Amino acid sequence: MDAPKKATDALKTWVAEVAARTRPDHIHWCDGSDAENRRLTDAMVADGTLTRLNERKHPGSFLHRSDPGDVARLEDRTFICCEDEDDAGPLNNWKSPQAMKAVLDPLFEGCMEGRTLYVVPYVMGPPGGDAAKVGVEITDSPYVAANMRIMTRMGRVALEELSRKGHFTKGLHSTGDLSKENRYIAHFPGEDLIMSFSSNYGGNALLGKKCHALRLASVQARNEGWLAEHMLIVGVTNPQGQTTYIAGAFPSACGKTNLAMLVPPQADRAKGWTVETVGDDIAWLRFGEDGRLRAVNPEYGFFGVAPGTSEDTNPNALASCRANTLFTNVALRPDSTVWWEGLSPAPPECVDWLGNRWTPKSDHKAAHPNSRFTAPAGQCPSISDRWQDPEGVPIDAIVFGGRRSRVMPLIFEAFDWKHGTYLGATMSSEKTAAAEGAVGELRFDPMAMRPFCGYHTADYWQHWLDVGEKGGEKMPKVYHVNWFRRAKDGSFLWPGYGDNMRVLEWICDRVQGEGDAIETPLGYRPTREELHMDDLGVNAEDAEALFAVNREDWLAECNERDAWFDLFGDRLPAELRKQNDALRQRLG
Ligand code: GTP
Ligand code: SPV
Ligand code: MN
Repeated sequence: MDAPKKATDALKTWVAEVAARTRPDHIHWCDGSDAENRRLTDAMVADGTLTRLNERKHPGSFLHRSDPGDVARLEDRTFICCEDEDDAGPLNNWKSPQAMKAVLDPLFEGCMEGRTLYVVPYVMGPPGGDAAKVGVEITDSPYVAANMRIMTRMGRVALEELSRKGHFTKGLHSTGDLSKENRYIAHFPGEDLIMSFSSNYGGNALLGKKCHALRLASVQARNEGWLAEHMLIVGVTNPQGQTTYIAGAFPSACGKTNLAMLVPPQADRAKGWTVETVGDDIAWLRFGEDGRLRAVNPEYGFFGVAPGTSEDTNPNALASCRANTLFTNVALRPDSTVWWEGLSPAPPECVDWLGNRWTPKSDHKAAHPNSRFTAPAGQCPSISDRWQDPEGVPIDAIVFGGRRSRVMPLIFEAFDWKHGTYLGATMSSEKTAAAEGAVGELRFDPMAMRPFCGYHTADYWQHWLDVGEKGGEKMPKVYHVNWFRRAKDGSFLWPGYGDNMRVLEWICDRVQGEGDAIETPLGYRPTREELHMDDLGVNAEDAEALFAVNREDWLAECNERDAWFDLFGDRLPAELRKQNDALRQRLG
């Protein structure tokens, strides 16, 4: 039998098996067409799942209010189900494939009775390219199907890609009863399978995104010599016309979308600097024929954080989600437009994310802190001409960053790739509303992949070191940034957003072999002049505070990092411990 027929038959067989178990009333194969999308969204408006927004101001757009207990990723209920517990590592929850299925199979039994089963074929990555991967999500949620249509290349295009590739990742999802007791997001790397039950929230339910493109893909990437990373991809062009492509790993809700869509301040634009968006959340990096690391964005849309997005902070995101967008858990204004904290300085009277009347005097936020927009990437005004290039864009710099109120300076450059890997491995960040749990608590989040790496973190670090060996001189430079350091009064020391351009410009200059730097124990940092601090209105005292390296704090940080490394036992690459000792030495 030829490969395309074999793949299609395998898909049909799997759908039939799932249908026999879950017993839906209907089966619908999604083709990804506009007509199909209209039928789906009309039906969801009719049954109250969606509210149609103002057709003039937000054409083709809808609001969805989720179950109030289903608003973020649930890391406690996310499992890696490989055969050997040791391979999942200390940062993942583990269950054996057999044990996990013993829990899930009864839950899926008959779970689609009275519902429609949607077959959602999708491609991650530009179709036709080597990087592209096919997945098929089976779901009983039309809301999930409609989101997948925006986030991935969905429908007919995926079946065509399947006949070329001959293999697909299986994702089985059911709304279940939306209770937390029954919520599981389970990954089976050995079978290239995902099973997700009882959540319709983004990362738990849109299985192409974190489950496929990161957790399962990271395992494949390790086996095949590439990297699947939680990174934005941005192109920065200098006045001489040289474009530097930068990939940035920041934890959830720590600024990837914003940096990817940055609008340079007027003065920088006047000098000729421009910024283009390639991706805002996930990067697949592999070596090109020229031996350089190249990145593709596997996604087709943005699942962006709404609060804090405004005409001042991120006009490109606002333009991206004007039309053809699904909003989840934002507030609704009387004219059927949307609102969230930070969109405008004066909060309007509106209906909050729970569906209740809300006034500026209310004691809670109008939009959920993790409310989101799902918008087509092609609608972003700053989208790069090369965002769908199957070859990807060559990466010149990798930037790590976290949310650190204290200790961590604004920007520094790693001495080399090994030191850069150490910076990624020791990243930490204050927790955000993107995952359930206490917001603000500081935790290690290596390479911003703590919730997304599908195997043992120490092996992942070794893989980073190995990739660096392979790439040699052609590897990107590595940086660490922190936009979130605070003054004593609690305010941010750094203006952030568009003004992050100053930091990107310095990185570009360094990559192009220019840009002054001062050596510090942490790495190389720019001079104040390099960042044009004075034009920014950052006073001398704040500028000092942004770069301050307090020896006591940093020695304590080194000790915490040693304890962190202890978690990984003898699988820890010796190089990382060596890097920590070297930092301690440099601190004196
Ligand atoms: P995920 O989609 O969860 O992976 O998040 P993300 O990393 O793309 O974060 P995003 O860009 O959506 O930003 C999250 C929050 O941080 C938003 O409320 C932003 O307004 C805020 N933010 C982003 N960049 C900056 C910055 O430079 N300074 C400050 N103070 N806040 C920022
Ligand atoms: C994140 O939490 O990092 C997100 C949103 O990008 S989610 O798709 O839910 O993972
Ligand atoms: Mn993310």
